[in-house]
Amino acid sequence: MTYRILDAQALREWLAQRHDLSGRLGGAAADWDIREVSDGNLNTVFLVNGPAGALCCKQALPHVRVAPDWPMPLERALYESRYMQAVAPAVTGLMPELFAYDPDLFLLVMECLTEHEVLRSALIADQAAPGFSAVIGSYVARTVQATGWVSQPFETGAHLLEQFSGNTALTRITVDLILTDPYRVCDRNPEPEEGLRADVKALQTDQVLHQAVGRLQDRFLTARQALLHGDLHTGSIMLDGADVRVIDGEFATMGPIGFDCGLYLGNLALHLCAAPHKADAIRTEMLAFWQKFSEELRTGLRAGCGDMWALSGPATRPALIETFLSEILRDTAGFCGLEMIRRTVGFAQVADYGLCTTEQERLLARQKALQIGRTLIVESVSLRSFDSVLSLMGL
Ligand code: SR1
Ligand code: MG
Repeated sequence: MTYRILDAQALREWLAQRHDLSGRLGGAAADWDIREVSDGNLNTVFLVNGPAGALCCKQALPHVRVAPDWPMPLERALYESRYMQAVAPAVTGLMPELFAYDPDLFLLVMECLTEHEVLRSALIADQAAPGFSAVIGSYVARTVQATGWVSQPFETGAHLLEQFSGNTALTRITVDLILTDPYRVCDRNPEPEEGLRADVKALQTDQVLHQAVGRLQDRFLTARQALLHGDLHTGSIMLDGADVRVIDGEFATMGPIGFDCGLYLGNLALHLCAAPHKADAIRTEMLAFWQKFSEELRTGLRAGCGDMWALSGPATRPALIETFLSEILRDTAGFCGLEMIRRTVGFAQVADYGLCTTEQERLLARQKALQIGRTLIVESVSLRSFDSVLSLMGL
C-alpha cells in the first residue's frame, strides 16, 4: 500500500484490516470513535476508542504540520519506532507500548494514554502531581545505561550509530532551531515584540555567547555518548498522577547525554520564568531530576561498564564516574540555556508564557529567560555542581 495522508475514515478502514490491532479495539469498525488530537508541530495524531480498548495512531506528514510550506521527510516515523524499540526494555512502564509500525504509511500505533495529560499543560494548569522529575531522571539514566558506550559493549554503540545516523532531517531541525537560528537573522524566527528587539539583536552580535554556543554545537554534533530522545521537553511527557510516560522519540540520535537533561531542565526553567511564584516547587523538581539521574547512573556504572572503562576497578572507577558526571553537568547547563533561548525567540516557542497576565509581565519573563539562558551557556564550562546551576537560575 502506498503512502497517503490518513483521515479518520481512511484510518478506520486500515485498522479494520489489521486484525492484531482491531482486536484490541473490539466491536465493529463503524462503532469506533476516532478523534484527531494533533497537538505537536510535526505529525497528525488520532485517538481511536472501541468497546474493548483504545489506540493512539500517529502519522508523519510530508511537511511540518504547523508550517505546510516546510517539507519534511516521512522517515522520522521510522526513527521514532526504532527509538521506542531500542529503549523500551530499559524503560518499561515509562513510555507507551508500541503495537505496530507501518512502513508504507509511516504510521505508529501505540498504547493510548487516555487518562494522561501533557506535562506542559498540567504545569500550566498547576495540576501536575509533584515527583514527575525523579521519574524523568530515572528514564534518562536508564536510557543511557541501555545505549551508552560507557555501559555497553562497543558493538551496541556501533549498531545504534548505524540505526540512527540517517535521522538527519530532524537533526537538521535541532541544529537550526536550537543551535543556530536564535543567534542569527533568520526568516524562521518570529518577529519579536517591540520590547524584546534589543535583546534579540544582542543575541545576534554577542561574540562571547557565540563562542560558547560553538562549544555546544561541537558537543551536540560530535559527542555521540548515548542514544538521545532528542526532544525531551515538557510537551514530550505525559502524566496521570504518578504514572509518567515519555512520548515522541522521533528526534532520536546518538549525542551528548547532557542534551536530554538540558532540554528537560530548560523547559522547567522556562516555566519558572513564566510562573516565578512556583520557584520552590520547581527547584524541588529540578533537584529531584538531577539526584535521581546522577545516582542511578552512578550506581549502574559502579556495578558494571562497557568496553570504555574495561580496565577500571573498584579503586579507579569512582573517579572516572565523577569526571564523566561533571562533563554531563556542564553539557546539561549549556543545553538548558540553549533551550531557554530558542523557546523564547525562535520558531517553536512555549505556551507557558501565556501564564503571564500582562504584556509587561510577559516581556520581563522572556527577558529573564534570555538572561538565564545566556548565563548558563557562557558559564557552563566552569560549573562544578548542580547547586551552581540552580543558583544561576536564581534558585
Ligand atoms: C519544526 S519542528 C519544531 C520543534 O518542534 C519539535 O517538538 C521540536 O522541539 C522542534 O524543535
Ligand atoms: Mg514532539
